[in-house]
Amino acid sequence: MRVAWVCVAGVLCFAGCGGTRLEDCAANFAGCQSFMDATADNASRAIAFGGALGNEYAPKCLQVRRGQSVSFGGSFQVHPLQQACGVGSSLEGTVSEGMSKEVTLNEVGDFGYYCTLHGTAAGTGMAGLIRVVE
Ligand SMILES: [Cu+2]
Repeated sequence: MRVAWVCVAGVLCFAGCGGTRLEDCAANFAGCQSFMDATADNASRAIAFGGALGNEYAPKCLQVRRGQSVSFGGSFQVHPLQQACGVGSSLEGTVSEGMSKEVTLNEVGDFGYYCTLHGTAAGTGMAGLIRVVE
């Protein structure tokens, strides 16, 4: 379940400044050890899932820069998308409708996500990881 903002003394936190922060992702979340580098300005930051891919995200392990957006494409009705762990983003709650969702990564760190029907919040099954660098 969602964990409320953890605010370090002296750091001002307010709604909308980066989404909900969850527990850090496990080092081997979704089995990701190497990442497709999508940090270049003109790189594709699209993650496809479902359909011909089956219960998979592609690319499953993606690296972006802070402030960049990733576009998830596929049926969220068949594969509801939810954050599992890690840094804040513009993804709130579970996406269970539509075919496309843009998620902006606002903090440096790991952002783990999963399909609530075919994966787990622990990163097994249909899950993926976005590594956000400065
Ligand atoms: Cu799924």
